[in-house]
Amino acid sequence: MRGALIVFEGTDRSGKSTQTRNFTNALQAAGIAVAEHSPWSFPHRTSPVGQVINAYLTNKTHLHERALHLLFSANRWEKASQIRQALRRGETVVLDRYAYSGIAYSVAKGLPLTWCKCADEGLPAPDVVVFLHLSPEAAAKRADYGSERYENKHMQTAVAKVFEQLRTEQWLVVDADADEATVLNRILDSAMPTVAKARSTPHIASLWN
Ligand code: 2DT
Ligand code: MG
Repeated sequence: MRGALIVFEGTDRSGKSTQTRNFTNALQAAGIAVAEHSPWSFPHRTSPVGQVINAYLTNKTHLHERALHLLFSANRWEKASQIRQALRRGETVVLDRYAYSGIAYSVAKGLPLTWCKCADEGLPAPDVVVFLHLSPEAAAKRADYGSERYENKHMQTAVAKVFEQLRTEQWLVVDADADEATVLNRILDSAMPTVAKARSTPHIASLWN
């Protein structure tokens, strides 16, 4: 019986870090096996590739846009077998960002969508994408953006537009402006059946099917 792969996506300040943490704790409290050190975040900044990405995001280096896109993807490929192994052991894996962020940010910067998708083809596919939706008005009320690249209104608006394009009926779209407990309960309502369903579906699908 395999675990479920649950991906959280959304723009900056939509609450992904908080909710992936709360959600992981809630799964554990319900007796569901969760991969060690969950939630796993992308970019995973401590691997060799992740360190290059981190230097870019913190303005310490410059990279060609396409090279950067491939590095973000490589950073996921580095973890792909660990994700599959955990799922096969029956552990649920919770991810804070994944290939959808990879596409959204690169396309927002002008790269072609089909080219962007190629790099992630074959990665383990999520059982559900939880999209934390935050309107620009609600985002403006939250704390100021930080000083990393992309943490500005112009980029966030462009990214939100691409997420809209990527979204399918399979995504669980949650109003991230609601209070923390309400958001968590909404996610749990839908994610618990997903975990149960994964148990009875041995096959782990791959992107982009
Ligand atoms: P965090 O703020 O979540 O640490 O992300 N990004 C992320 C990309 O441009 N491509 C990707 O593939 C991923 C996973 C989103 C740091 C920034 O990196 C962006 C914000
Ligand atoms: Mg950030």
